[in-house]
Amino acid sequence: MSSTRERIMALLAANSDSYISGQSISDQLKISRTAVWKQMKVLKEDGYLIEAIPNKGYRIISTPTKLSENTLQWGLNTNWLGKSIEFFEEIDSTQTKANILAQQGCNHGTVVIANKQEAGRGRMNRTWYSNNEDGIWMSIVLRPKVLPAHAPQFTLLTGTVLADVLSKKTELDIRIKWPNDLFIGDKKVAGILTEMQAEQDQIQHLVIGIGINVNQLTSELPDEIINKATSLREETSHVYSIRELIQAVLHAFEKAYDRYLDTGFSEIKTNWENRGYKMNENVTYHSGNVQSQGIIKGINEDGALLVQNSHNQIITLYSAEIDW
Ligand code: BTX
Repeated sequence: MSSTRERIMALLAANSDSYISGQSISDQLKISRTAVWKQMKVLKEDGYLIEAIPNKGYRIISTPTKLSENTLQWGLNTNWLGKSIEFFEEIDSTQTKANILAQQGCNHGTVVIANKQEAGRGRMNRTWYSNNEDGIWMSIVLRPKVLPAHAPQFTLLTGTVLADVLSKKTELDIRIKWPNDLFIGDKKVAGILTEMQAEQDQIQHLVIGIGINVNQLTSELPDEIINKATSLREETSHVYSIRELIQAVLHAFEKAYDRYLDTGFSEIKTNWENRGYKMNENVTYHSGNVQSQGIIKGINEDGALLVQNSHNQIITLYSAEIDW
């Protein structure tokens, strides 16, 4: 059951273009007028700008820009994703926290978000630089009833969601570099980390970590990545609302996930191939100690990359053995 505060916020959000009277809130939530008034006072103290007009009622004019569980919920237009949000000003890694919560039995669709990560990580325990408040650092817990072998499809699904949302927001051509990075030109703007706990034939939970560089300036990035990373701000000279972007990602993710469960992987595959980085271009790849060249042709149902070699054969690559 959501708290009184959450229910008041939901009512205000639903009426953001008009006024809602204290009486109406009091009737709908079955609380006293004084309780309504007290809740409004707390919201104002938290930075919400609320207009109160006698005989008309209340209307929210603006929400605080600072992230919190409440501001993230405000206007979040999803059915199940992010109904439970765990927000941290600072954390080691949202991914680590989400894994712990998942093991403790948290709900499908729980989202962990932090302003800053001190130990953000990428694949194979690589460092993911995220010790700043200018990006999106979040992890989503999912409990899909699909075979463990299908887990890579969720990385690809997330890639298409991020490419769609970020392209729409920035009007840039955002590409997905197989298997898990988002690129603008030749620079990384976002990364996805998928982790899974499974039994033989069933996924217990998946944790999808999403890191997006939003408002950083490249000059502020650590030396190791200064020449190979970028941010949305750097590419567009625009400062973005982190809250709005998170909500847009969650909304699009939920839609794509529901559709995937209904209709399968083929739409994602097509979408991915339209957005793939260096699609139909020649790349160098390594198979064991052998270095070869080939043309990227797409992906398959296992999430593997398909490359056409010089003998016109299609080679299936399962791990990152490509020289990008
Ligand atoms: P990856 O292993 O594909 O990429 C990691 C590599 O990317 C690093 O070795 C470094 O070269 C480069 N890199 C590190 N930080 C950045 C950055 N901020 N921008 C661009 N390039 C960078 C990618 O792994 C998956 C990243 C997932 C991150 C999310 S954030 C929320 C969640 N929590 C957490 O600890 N990880 C995930």
